[in-house]
Amino acid sequence: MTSLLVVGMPNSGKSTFIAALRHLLVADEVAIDLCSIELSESEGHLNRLENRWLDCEEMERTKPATEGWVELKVQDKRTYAHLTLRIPDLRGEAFEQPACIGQCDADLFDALADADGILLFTNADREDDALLIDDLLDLLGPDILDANEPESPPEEDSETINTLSNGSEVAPAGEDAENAFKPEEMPEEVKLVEFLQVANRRPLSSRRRKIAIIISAWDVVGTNVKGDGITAELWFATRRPMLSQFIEANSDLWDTRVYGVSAQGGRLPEDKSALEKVRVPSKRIRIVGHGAAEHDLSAPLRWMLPLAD
Ligand SMILES: Nc1nc2c(ncn2[C@@H]2O[C@H](COP(=O)(O)OP(=O)(O)O)[C@@H](O)[C@H]2O)c(=O)[nH]1
Ligand SMILES: [Mg+2]
Repeated sequence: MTSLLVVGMPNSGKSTFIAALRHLLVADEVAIDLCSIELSESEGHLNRLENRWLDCEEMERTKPATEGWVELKVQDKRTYAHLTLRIPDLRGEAFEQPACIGQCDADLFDALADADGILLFTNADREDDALLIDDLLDLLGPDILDANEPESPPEEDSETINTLSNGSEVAPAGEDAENAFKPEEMPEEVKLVEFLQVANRRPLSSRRRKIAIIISAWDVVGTNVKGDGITAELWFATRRPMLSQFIEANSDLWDTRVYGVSAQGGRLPEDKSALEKVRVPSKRIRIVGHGAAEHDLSAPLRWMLPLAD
């Protein structure tokens, strides 16, 4: 039995993916190589997700009262291998905790320790929450690269300004509490990297795992008229550079694939009427990467099964 864990900050597209995958598994509208094998305890929750997805409605945000774990049990039709997909439908705090307070929810920690593979979500339809060096270059102009003059040391004026070692200014302590560092406002990538580090840090012993990076809302990433466009790998390397470099630098621990996924098929509510016109709902779904069939969201899951091609 292979155990997979779904990971991602709030709004990274987890619930929509699960709703669409659930529909693919039960509706049998397009051929996929996985099938459901048994009902799960969270059947009612999965039904509600699927119904919202069928109605082209956005998924509800997780509230404290509805927090919980969703489980999908499936089987590979060709190899008969069993797979449990564990989806913590928790609010964002659970994934942020390792980076923000140095602790991890006990159930989440156990699931991370047990997981043979991870599906990690990040949403392409989201403003970057961190400025990239490239963006700074756009703001400052290319002249900044030609600056040959040696930097003059910052003038010391300890009465008015505290200066960090990198030269940036900080407000004097207590004067501007609003500008104080708030761990929960750290960028998504920082939180995800710290979360992944927990999997290979004591008290756990490190081991190599498969990780499928799912770039959700892939429909918003531009393609040209021929349908060619940026690959999911390139998008990941340029738009999530810290996470991408962390995984690459630790390739002894992470066996990685990147997929672009449109589980909803478009933006809601803008594209609702167009999506409703798609006669076979499963055909709203698109996935790209590693030879996945057009609508087959199960491709990254099958890759994580033993003996997968
Ligand atoms: N354009 C587009 N937006 C999507 C897609 N899937 C999810 N979204 C949007 O991404 C946001 C977060 O989705 P959700 O599944 O609720 O994320 P969760 O908080 O990680 O469970 C919502 O605003 C969705 O409408 C998609 O395939 N295309
Ligand atoms: Mg959700």
